[in-house]
Amino acid sequence: MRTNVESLILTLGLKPKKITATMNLYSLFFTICMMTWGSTCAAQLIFNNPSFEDEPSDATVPMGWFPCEPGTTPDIGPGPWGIDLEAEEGETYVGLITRSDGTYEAIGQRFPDVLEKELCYTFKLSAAACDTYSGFNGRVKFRVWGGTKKCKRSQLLYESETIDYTEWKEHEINFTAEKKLKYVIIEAYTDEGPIRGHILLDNITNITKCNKA
Ligand SMILES: [Ca+2]
Repeated sequence: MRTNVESLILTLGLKPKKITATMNLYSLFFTICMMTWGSTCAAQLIFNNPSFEDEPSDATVPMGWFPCEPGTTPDIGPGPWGIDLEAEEGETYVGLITRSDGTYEAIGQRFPDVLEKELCYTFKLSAAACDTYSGFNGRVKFRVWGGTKKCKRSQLLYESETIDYTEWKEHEINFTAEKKLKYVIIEAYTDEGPIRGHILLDNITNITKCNKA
C-alpha cells in the first residue's frame, strides 16, 4: 500500500527508484522544519513596531506604543531637536528624556502574549546617545519593566549602564518572570540626581524563551 507521500511523488512523475532518495529528502526537510519551528519560530513573540518606525517628529509617541509617565512626549529621530544619529534599523528610532525637575519619559506596550510566571525570557534592544539633543545632552540610563497592568511597574527586568556612547550598542535583557507579565515599560532613568539627559532606542528583537527555568 502506498503512503500519501509515495502517491504524491508518483503523481508528480518521479520514477519509483527515486522514491527512497526523495523520501529521505522529505524526512530531512521535515526534520529541519520541526527544529526551526520548535526552537525559534513557534517560541518567539513579536513586539508591535519594535523598530520605532514613524514620521520623524518631536513630541510624538511612535505607533504601537503609549506613554507611561505624565508629560511623556518622546521624539522620533533623526530630525527634531537637532538629533542627527542615523537609525540602527529602518528609518527612525525613539528618544526619551530626563528633566532637571526629576521627571522623565516612559513608554510601553502590551507584550505580544502573556509572559508566564517562572519562565525565562530574553530579548535585545539597541541604545545610543547623541551630542545634539537641544539642551538635553546629559548621559543617563534606561530601565525596562514588566507589568501586570498597563504602565504598572511590577518587576524590574533590566537597568542599563550610563549610555554615554554615540554609536548603537545592543543590550541583552534576560529575566525570569516572577509573575504573569502582560506589559512592558521602557523609561529614561538616572540615579545621579535630576539632570537634563536623554537616551535613544531602536530595534527591539523578538522575545524568545530561554532554556533555564
Ligand atoms: Ca528603527
